[in-house]
Amino acid sequence: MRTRAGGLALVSAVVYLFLYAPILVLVAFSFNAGRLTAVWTGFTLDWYARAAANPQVLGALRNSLKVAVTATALATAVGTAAAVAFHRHRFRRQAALDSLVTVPIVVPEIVMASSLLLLFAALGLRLGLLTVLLAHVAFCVSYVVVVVRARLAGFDRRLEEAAADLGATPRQAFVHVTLPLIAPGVLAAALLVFSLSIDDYVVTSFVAGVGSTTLPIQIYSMVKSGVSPEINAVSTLLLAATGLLLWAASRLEGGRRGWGTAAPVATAVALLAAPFVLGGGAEASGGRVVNLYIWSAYVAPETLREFERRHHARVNVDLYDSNEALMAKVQAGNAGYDVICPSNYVVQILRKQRLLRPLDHSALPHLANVDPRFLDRDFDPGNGFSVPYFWGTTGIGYDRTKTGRIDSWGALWDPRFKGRILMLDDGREALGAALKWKGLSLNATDPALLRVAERLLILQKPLVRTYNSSNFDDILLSRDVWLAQGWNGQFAKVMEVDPDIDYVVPREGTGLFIDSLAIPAGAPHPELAHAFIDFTLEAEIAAEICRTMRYSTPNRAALPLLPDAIRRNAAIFPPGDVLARTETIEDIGEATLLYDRAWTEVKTSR
Ligand code: N2P
Repeated sequence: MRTRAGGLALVSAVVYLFLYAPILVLVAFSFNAGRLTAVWTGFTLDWYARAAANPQVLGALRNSLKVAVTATALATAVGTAAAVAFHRHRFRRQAALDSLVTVPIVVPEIVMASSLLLLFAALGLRLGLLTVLLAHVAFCVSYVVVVVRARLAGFDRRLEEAAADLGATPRQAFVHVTLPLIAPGVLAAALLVFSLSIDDYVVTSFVAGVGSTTLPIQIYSMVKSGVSPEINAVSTLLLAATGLLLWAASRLEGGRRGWGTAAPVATAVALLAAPFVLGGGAEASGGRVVNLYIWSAYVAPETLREFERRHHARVNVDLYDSNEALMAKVQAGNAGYDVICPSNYVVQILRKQRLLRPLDHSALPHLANVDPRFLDRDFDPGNGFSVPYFWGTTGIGYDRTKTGRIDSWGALWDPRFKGRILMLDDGREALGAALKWKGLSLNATDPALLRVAERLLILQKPLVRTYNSSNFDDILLSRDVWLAQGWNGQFAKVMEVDPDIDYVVPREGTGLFIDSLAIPAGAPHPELAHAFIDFTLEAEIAAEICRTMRYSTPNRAALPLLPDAIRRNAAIFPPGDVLARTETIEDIGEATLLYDRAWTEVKTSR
């Protein structure tokens, strides 16, 4: 008997360890003095202090609390009313109604997310805090109905009848008899819904627009630029808050006895949240705002602060790592962005779809600073819709000491480097590398050629450590990989801190990109958007942007202001013979589908 109990205890211990070990590691490392995850170097509260001083984290926290508090109030009211209605009346087809109300709980989140996005687009609603709120209410109501109905199941209807006999109206009976009795259930539902709302990622990422970044989205975007202990700290706090609320919810569901402890917790959380929810938002910008949607690693916060100072405005920034992500947001409409940064061929696509606003050149006096080689290109004749911001090449960054000198795309297929290779998480770029390796154009549209490229990438997959388009430079620097396909600017940056790292444009040739600033057709602040674009064209500012980001500036007037080390850096400004073997990625029309299909095959193959 004793041994059986011991065995059971052991099994449970293992199960609990399995469930909670990741969380414990996260919590422990949020107190780790060192920057490296997984090496303990001492105790600190620094990461908490940093998170608390990070305006982006605070803004996201505020948005999360605003949405969660409001969504909780609305969903609880609507859900409780529905539960009471279901309890009081037997509707026709009650069974069907019962299952319908639980559908949002079982429907895959991603389906819920995309259908909400479609609905909002059809209604012409601008994506922002309001759409996030509506979406949260939509997926929370069902939970309230289920929890409150469970409470009502044990409710004695005769109490209401007795109240009615004593002369109470139905409303009075509800307020004075029913509600107090089901209150613990209602509160438990509210707490549950609050915790669902505060850590939702999938649905929110679909329906959020500019300025509505919530905490989970902020955490994910921080992860994209490298996991830092600051994220562990923020996640631990989020965990603590939700854990506390769920505990309070379970106490309340347990009945009246739970009130004594749970109610103060709920009140404390509400009081702590209040200043955040009510405060904020009203900065000294007087409503002057530019919503910028730009590639990651393309602009430094200090540059944006300078624009804010000069124009008494606020710049909201959201980042992306692929042209596809940008197109998805712009094509869904209503995202609220004022300035975007599409690559050459994407300017062409968006222009054709009438999704860009014509530029007013009289508001862009500094356009004259741009090198004429980058103006009036095929993708936007006369620069009617776009102004070049950065250009650059795709190539391979690598650790010379580990791989020896590299000069061919073939190195990315070399079995000696198994598990040490990184590829861009970008269909056009990855397929482009395979095509180039075989001496083909990266704009090939022949289905047979694309199948070849697809096969090559599938063959390569076992060698690839990871697909990444955001912090491939950091991953190379940390030596998680020895060679990485990527864009020049970020490699130029890490080459400066690590002399073993090199960047090469393979001899078979590569893609050249020109990324431009443009204004979406429905931009809410077109005037300030023009001011922002012109600001980036000033020689001083263009030089600063190039200095901080290391991508290649098309701004001729900025060149003399750059230090020699940058101007002479061949990774940033490639010599003529390298440029001669580049090709721009083009809009290939219908054939885009072939690329999408091939890339999906690659990503889903095992
Ligand atoms: C910056 C990405 C460079 C953009 N993170 C390539 N078009």
